[in-house]
Amino acid sequence: MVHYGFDFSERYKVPVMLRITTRLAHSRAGVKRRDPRKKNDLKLPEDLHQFVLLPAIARKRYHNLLKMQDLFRQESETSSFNQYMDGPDKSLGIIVCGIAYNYLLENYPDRHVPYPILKIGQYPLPKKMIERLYAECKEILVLEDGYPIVEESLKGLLGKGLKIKGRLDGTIPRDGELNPNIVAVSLGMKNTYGMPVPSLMVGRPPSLCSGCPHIDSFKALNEVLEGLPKGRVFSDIGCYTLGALKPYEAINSCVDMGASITMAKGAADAGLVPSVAVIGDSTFAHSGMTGLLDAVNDKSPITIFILDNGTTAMTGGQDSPAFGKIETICKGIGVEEEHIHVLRPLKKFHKENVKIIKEELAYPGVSIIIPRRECIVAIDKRVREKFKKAAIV
Ligand SMILES: Cc1ncc(C[n+]2csc(CCOP(=O)(O)OP(=O)(O)O)c2C)c(N)n1
Repeated sequence: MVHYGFDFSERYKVPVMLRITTRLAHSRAGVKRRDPRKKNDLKLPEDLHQFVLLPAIARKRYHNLLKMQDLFRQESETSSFNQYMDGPDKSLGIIVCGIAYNYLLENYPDRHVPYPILKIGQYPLPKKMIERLYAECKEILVLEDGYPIVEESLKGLLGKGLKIKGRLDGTIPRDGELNPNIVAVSLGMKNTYGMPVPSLMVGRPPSLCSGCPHIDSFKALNEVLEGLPKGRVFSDIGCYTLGALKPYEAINSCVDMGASITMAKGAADAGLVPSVAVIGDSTFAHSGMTGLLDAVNDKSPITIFILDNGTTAMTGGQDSPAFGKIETICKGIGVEEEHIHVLRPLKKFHKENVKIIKEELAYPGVSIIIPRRECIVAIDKRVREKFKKAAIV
């Protein structure tokens, strides 16, 4: 699909999006790769206004985009990603998207689904194919993961009339992911997957690793904030977000990259004292710095923890762009040097760390606390690689 998407994009000069849903994103399988394609020759745009979205230009571009919709619809009608598969039992027609097709087939071990199926993988919706399904079947069932995008669009396409079953009429739960069970029930079949889950398969929600430096940081922070009403620690996205869970319950927000500092600043400006931000070293480099500049300019009374584990742990250990530069960046942005502290998040320094945090929480300006200790998984990986290399030599 990605190859096809690139070609489509080149042909029509439009962006193409690949929409994946949670389960697909979390699936693994062996894949066979194609040979790499030849790169496009580097060339400058012919239309110098293409990416200048001034209102006067954007209006024209939108007009053109609308004019192209018929072409896109025609492409959808003939695309190999949209398939009409006939079936003998016309009491139901099934529209399936993406991974829902696999769930449907799992309920028919011989792969013979008795109903006509319209499998949709390319948008805009193939109107003619949908009309055919409407004409041939008594009812329509829509199986799509995530939001009922196709199901809602059907109304606009064909008006009211035929009964549409799916997430909107309650045949399928309105929220949550699809799975083969839900599909079975929506087809009026027995839930063949309703067997007890073996203990090996019981869900294990993620948690901070044993030995993770964030644990020591949260323990110190929790001790300092003990006794104060909760809800004042604004955080970001990274491994440390797991500090929201028990037993730490140390942070109270995770909205988007960089929002910890701006939210803490907003809360402090509105009168919340103390107000704390918790952000990872990578996220700080990505989008925490801009918020910090605002906080410094306004001398907002906030304490910012930049948890420096020397890596981008949550996404697999990529290098952090701020590596070795955090203090310099903070100073450059204007944080007073005496309010920048590097701590060692270790049990043996707990008392000392608590004292520093307490002092900085009392300071009515911007303070930076940098607990610095390498991610335990990164250390493990590094050591393993070293031994592997030694073994090869
Ligand atoms: C806009 C955006 N881009 C990328 C991501 C993916 N992502 C999740 S956490 C994270 C960074 C984590 O690194 P860091 O802040 O250093 O925390 P750590 O996991 O190391 O504790 C990224 C890039 C995202 N959530 N949002």
